[in-house]
Amino acid sequence: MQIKTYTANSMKDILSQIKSELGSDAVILSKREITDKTFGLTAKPLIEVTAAVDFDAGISGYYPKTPRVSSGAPEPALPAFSAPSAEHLAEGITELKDMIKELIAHSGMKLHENNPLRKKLLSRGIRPNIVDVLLTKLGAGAKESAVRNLLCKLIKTEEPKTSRVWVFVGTTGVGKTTTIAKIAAGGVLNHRRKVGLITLDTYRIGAVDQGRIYAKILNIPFTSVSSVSEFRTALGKMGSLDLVLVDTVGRSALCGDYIPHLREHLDGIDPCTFLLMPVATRDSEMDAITRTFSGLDIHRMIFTKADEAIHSGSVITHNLIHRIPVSYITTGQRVPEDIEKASSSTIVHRCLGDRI
Ligand SMILES: Nc1nc2c(ncn2[C@@H]2O[C@H](COP(=O)(O)OP(=O)(O)OP(=O)(O)O)[C@@H](O)[C@H]2O)c(=O)[nH]1
Ligand SMILES: [Mg+2]
Repeated sequence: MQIKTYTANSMKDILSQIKSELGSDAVILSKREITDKTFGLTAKPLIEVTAAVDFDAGISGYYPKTPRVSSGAPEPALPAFSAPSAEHLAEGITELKDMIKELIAHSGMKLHENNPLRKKLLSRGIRPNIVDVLLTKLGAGAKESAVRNLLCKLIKTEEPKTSRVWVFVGTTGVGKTTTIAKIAAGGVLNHRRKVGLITLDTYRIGAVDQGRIYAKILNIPFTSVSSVSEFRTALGKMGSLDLVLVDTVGRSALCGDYIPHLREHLDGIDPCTFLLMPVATRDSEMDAITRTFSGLDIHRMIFTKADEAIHSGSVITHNLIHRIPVSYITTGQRVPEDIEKASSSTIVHRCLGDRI
């Protein structure tokens, strides 16, 4: 008899390991779910299965899979094969059905499909597998207050990284220039900081004028640059300022040379780089955009246009999957009012409202 214990995320994986290592004669002795004590939110709960195979006696009249080493002596006669009885077959079918049920049960959705909290969380735009992991962590009887508390603990928000140069990147029209104006105004008006503005956006018609007008209103230095060396020179000239905000060209992240081109500008500067993303962006788009921009070091997220989003669960999903801390959320077109510092409780509140 050989007994072995297997651990994996899915019953399917375990069954295939058992089959390849112990053969198809193996029987399952026990199965249990192991609580994931790590912080891995995206990890499925682990399943532990103990299986055994009886090499000596065979099981249910079957023969061992392992070939016997020939000793030269004549092989003993094999027992005659007898067809399994109807009762035996019925038992086998029931066993198979149970295994299939278990496989389905481990797909999270089935585990929680009757939980009303699941429907409510999904209706707020949180991705189904995230909802299922949250509910699995909290247990079947979880109250909505427990979900809020857990989310407040999990969502990562942080002040911008300490750096004199803040760079704002994102796809076209996400609110980079407007957000820069809001932050610049906040720095100048509320904190009396010396702020400067550089734009790398000489591509879009009107982009330079847009930056220049904001700079003029705030009475701060402004320059537009169109090469890496001009950028370095401009940074040097603004060396005495507390904060230099860098606007970047609004182009599709899918443009082949876009990210390498930006990276060239940022090499050796050690800026705080913000990725801006409208809250209403589709989940899968958020993932793709984030992956594309990860070619730069993204230090913080700014979620924009929260006022235009019907559901904001995407912010929670993005945060729990990508783990990039959120620094700001923008909430409208008004400069400088429509921006708030992010905190996990405001994100949860914004996504879930007063009551789920
Ligand atoms: N509703 C809403 N609109 C916003 C917000 N932030 C910016 N906008 C609007 O979005 C539009 C685009 O904003 P920009 O700041 O020009 O966006 P951008 O990313 O600099 O655009 P490009 O430079 O062309 O890539 C403007 O009409 C802004 O007024 C916001 O928080 N809420
Ligand atoms: Mg712009």
